[in-house]
Amino acid sequence: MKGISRSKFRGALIGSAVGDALGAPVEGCTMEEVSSVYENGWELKSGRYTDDTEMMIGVAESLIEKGGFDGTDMARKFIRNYHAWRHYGPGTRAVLKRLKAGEHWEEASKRVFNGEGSYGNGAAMRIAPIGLFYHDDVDTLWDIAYKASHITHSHVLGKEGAAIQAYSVALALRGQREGMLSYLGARIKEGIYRAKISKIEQLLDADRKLLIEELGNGEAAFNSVPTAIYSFLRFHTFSDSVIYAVSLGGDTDTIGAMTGAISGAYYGEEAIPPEWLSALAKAEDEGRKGLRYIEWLGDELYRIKFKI
Ligand code: AR6
Ligand code: MG
Repeated sequence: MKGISRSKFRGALIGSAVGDALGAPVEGCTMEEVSSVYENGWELKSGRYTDDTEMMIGVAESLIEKGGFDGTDMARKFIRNYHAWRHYGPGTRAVLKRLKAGEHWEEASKRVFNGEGSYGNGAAMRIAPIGLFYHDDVDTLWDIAYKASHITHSHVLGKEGAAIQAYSVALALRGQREGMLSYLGARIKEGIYRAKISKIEQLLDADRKLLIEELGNGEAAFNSVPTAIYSFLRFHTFSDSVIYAVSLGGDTDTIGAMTGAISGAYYGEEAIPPEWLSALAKAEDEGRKGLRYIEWLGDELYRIKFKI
């Protein structure tokens, strides 16, 4: 566990929550609209997180309680934590309803989008705890990311996106920023991801418009996971990466959350601006699962992983 600290575990989870909260007020906006909303500075306007963080909390709770992946339990956590006002995607909403009605977690997600299953980014946005927990075993990480995705996202492109995001968190946790793209390239099977990940290097100086055209900023996993990895790799601080991710517009809360998870795993909790932490604490700690609770989840994952 050389170099892998509790702060990095916390950083991935809190980083995801603050990226989500920074992006939430501008979800669906254009680049221009985002810059006008944030013209007076990048503060967390409400400090509230959305479905991204609510589901990420469920993933962490289930791994902690069961000491590893348990699909039935993880589905139960998603249902228990669900609040409609956190703005879930329509596919996920429909699957959670089926799960709540008693359908098995291996079946419910196959019923949406005419039996195709969802390729939305809803599995990738919550996957950080799996990247942390299985960071030292990429075969298991990939397999568990697919299974954890399947609870709501059964389309292979939804699952592959989640596995790529989980592996990016693991590589960041391990300090493997250099080489991240080649490690990813060696694992990725789906063509659309291979094509986008292989373009990242040559796009590092691109302007925002070109970047959006090439990698995307939408709700499909393949239009947002590569963008989050790009946002991490282009900059050298936590806040520069997350601000950039949100500045692109589109699915800002989720691209912000995924960039925040990778960046937080790399830089650790100390690198997250303290005013973002206090805004999150202020908005969410009154009886809800807020900053302190998410830090605790990071600590527990660390404790269980390293048996300390
Ligand atoms: N065919 C056509 N469109 C699809 C398909 C498909 N097989 N799969 C997904 N989409 P969803 P999520 C499109 O609903 O992934 C929240 O705000 C379709 O337009 O499964 O959990 C989160 O914060 C669908 O509505 O939700 C995220 O920002 C969309 O992808 C976002 O929504 C999202 O898939 C995604 O959440
Ligand atoms: Mg959201």
